[in-house]
Amino acid sequence: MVSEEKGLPESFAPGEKNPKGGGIDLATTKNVKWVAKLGTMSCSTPAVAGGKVFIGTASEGQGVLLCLDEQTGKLLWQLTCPPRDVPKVIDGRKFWFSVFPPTLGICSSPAVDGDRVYVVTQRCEVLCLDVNGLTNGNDGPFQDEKHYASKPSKETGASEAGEADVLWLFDMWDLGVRPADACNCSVLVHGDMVYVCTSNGVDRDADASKRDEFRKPPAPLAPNLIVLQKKTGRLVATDEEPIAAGMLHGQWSSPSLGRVGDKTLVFLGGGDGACYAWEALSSVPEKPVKLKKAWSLDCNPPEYKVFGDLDLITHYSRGDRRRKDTIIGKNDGTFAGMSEIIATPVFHNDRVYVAIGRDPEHGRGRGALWCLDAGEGARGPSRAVSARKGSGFRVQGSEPGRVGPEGFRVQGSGAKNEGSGIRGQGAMALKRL
Ligand SMILES: [Ca+2]
Repeated sequence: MVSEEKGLPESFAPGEKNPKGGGIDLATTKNVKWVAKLGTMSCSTPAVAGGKVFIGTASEGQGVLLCLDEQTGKLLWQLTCPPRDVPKVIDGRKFWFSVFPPTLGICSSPAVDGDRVYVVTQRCEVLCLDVNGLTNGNDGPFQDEKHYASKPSKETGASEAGEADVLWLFDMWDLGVRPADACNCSVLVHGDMVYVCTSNGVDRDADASKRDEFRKPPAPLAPNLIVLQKKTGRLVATDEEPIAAGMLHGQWSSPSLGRVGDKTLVFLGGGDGACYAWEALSSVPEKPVKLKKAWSLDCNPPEYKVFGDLDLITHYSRGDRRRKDTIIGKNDGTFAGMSEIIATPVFHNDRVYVAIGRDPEHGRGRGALWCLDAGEGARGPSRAVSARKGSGFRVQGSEPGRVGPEGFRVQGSGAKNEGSGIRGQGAMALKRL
């Protein structure tokens, strides 16, 4: 999360497509070593480790993970996940998870640990893969690679160079998880454990409905954060926070970790706009246990939640430009409501930095960037005030889409991006965020 890397290029130019075909003309780029063609859409951040680059993408309705050579961009192997057959309707309402994953593909940013790479598929699964693919044989208990091959493989699907080697698979759908729109977590690997945010969500025809009370999570009791044994994929722990009760849209943050005093804590942004911390597991339990919560902080200040008598959790989508009953009477998506946490909390020097925002498709959220005491956090809205004035700070912009007039500012570049959302991951380098 925090890098001491130096000598990074300050700028780059992605270049122009060669009019004769063959992709980008390298001669038109700046500070670019190679260009590799991905799929039709890529929401994943690339991970670089051991001379390889891992990145998720989408192709022909399938989720794809590519493993490229770091020096040349050459494709080494590829995981291809077919669409999942899920209900088109739940409780009489359209279930959008049946629609979006084929377009979005694998959104998860892969995590690499030694010779293993961990990724969440668009099918709501956690996969552990061999960084070398099938070139060194089909390892692990999972032997059904033919279902995750880019082309029909020879009978068993085994030992075919250029394909992914799945070591184990854990299906979060079987835990009752019902995501909204997408599964995206970049997993956290620590000790013998893998921590995964489930992407459980609220999914109820948000754009078309005037009956907002139907916007409830299909799976209110499903876990938000799960822990798997790193070697086997066995479930060893789940959280028990009632995040779904206040969830705005989806549980899309990724976990991070920090050592605070004598405790190791795992941090996660909630789909309810609160930041959570749990104690990390120190050993692998024999049977699944409940994670012990250390603290949580509601990152929506009281003034963000008030608009007359309207409950902004239930009416999350009333700023959506596609709705005719928008709150401020303008059908332009400019209403700024409550925000959730989609960003990853960043731990550094006993502090946690976390930003709130929202899926801009449903109207803009009010942004805030918090700096929290990593050891204490807060235990309710009253502590949110003291965190702003005391142990932490908050920067807040007056305009949706901007965060912080006092040195922090995030916005799209160029007029073409005006009004669009920013969904990238932040990082900290050389003490700058
Ligand atoms: Ca295998």
